[in-house]
Amino acid sequence: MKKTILALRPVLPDEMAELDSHFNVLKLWEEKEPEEFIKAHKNEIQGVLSTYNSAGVRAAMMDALPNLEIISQFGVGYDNIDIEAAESRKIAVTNTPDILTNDTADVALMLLLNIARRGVEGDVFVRVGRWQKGPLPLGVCLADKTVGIVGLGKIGSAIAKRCCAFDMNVVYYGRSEKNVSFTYYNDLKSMAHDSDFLVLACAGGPETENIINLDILEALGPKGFLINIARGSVVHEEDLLIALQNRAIAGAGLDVFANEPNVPEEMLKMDQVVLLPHIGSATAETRSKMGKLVIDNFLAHFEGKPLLTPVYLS
Ligand code: 8YV
Repeated sequence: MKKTILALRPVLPDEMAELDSHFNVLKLWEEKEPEEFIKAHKNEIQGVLSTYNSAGVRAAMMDALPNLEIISQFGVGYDNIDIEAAESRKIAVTNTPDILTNDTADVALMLLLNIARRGVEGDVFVRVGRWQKGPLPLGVCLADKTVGIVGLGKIGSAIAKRCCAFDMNVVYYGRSEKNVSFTYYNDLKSMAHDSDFLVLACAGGPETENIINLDILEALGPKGFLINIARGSVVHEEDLLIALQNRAIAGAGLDVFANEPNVPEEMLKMDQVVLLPHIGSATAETRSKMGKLVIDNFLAHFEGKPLLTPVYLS
């Protein structure tokens, strides 16, 4: 008999069809009364397919699903899943690392280039006919500038590699020093002070919540730019607004926000920001690979094989 999976959000159509072929899939986003629906099916559900843009899986949901065995997250970040609660209930958790590293690093560089060289602004400038009235204000050169990366994990390292190709000087801050040639800072404020671009590539969750506050942004300074492809929770969004309004920093390139898909109203009116709708992993190829890995983790689990990409408490 097919196992029952509760999918909180859909994956791409091909992977959705594959998932349907292996499992009895309950599609929560199609339900008008999701809580009632979960209650009605609580005993059947053995797996949950979770995504970052869903409510995630907290202890209360785990308790509501007495036969839940595995949560397979469509994404590398899993700050919307209570890992401790899952471990204590012996519920397995998996994610989709590695396959989205390059795409996410590309988005960081897209933001960096656009904010420094006024790419998005230049496009609008041409379209609305302002070119005929004079040139676009000058941008900022990337070569020889210092980029401070917060979190030199896989995505942070892929960003560093790309920044090196642009002849930038790479430094980093994180929990521990790594065996790399880039300069390590164990103090975030000092690194922000020495950086022209502060790029956030760390994991979300309580450990990094609001680590970018007004103090750090003021250290980055009026010529500095903030780039965030990590999680909105890493930045104190009110402080960022103040820093942008007061020109305490030069600008920001943001792919993630505190309350997605909502972006602070004031930011929408600013021309010193580039705003993207959380597209780090959003390519057809990568989203398809992510969907396949989600399915393969479910299959491995239910066939009693080792999980491909398990997540454990660090
Ligand atoms: C989302 C992400 O998973 O991988 C992550 O951690 O934030 C993204 O790739 C994606 O937007 C689907 O929810």
